[in-house]
Amino acid sequence: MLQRRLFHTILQHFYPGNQETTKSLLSGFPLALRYGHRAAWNRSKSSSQDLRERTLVAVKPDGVQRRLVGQIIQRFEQRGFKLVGLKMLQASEDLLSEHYCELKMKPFYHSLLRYMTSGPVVVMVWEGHNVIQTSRTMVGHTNPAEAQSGTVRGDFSIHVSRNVVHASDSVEGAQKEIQLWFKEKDLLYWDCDQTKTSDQTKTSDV
Ligand code: IDP
Ligand code: MG
Repeated sequence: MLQRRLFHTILQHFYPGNQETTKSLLSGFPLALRYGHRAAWNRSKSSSQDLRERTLVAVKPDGVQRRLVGQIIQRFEQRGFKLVGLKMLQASEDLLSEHYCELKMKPFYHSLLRYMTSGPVVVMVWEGHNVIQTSRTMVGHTNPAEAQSGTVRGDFSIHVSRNVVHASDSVEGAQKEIQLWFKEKDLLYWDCDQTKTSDQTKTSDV
């Protein structure tokens, strides 16, 4: 009630003598009070969650051998995604059998494990709006023979058994793979100046 009277006083100050404007603005007051802040909160919550979608991308042993790590990272940076985790390692067979558990019955499974353990891999977590789907598009078709030019596989590889890069294919897959390859403490939460809205950037910062 006190808030409504205060709002009324403010409206009269800005629209002196204009009873209609004051009345129509006041009629929306209870709804705005009840739902306005909640809607704004939900909106900002869902958009910030959306901006924080994460996926796992890995440069496979052939990509590392061929010195493609920098070019692959550059594509993701250039697109606007944020790097929040990065490491180079010689992956164990145990780790890879977990990573590729859904492919155990495939005829190429054992040669896939040999390929993936043939040298070090560079594993990354990238963050940003729609990053899971966009990174799959950027990586291209599993079989490089069918991958479009402009995709990583379409530009750097010719055969499915040496397709240079991995990217998670779903929200569940990304969560599972990130947990498998990274400890929570090895993933960083850092502020990206470019995703700040202009009103958050002080004139003195520019
Ligand atoms: P994806 O990497 O595009 O998600 P998946 O079907 O999940 O494709 O297969 C995982 C990996 O297994 C591929 O990236 C590729 O390295 C390998 N692979 C898939 N199909 C074949 C095949 O027919 N022959 C040899 N290797 C394959
Ligand atoms: Mg896959």
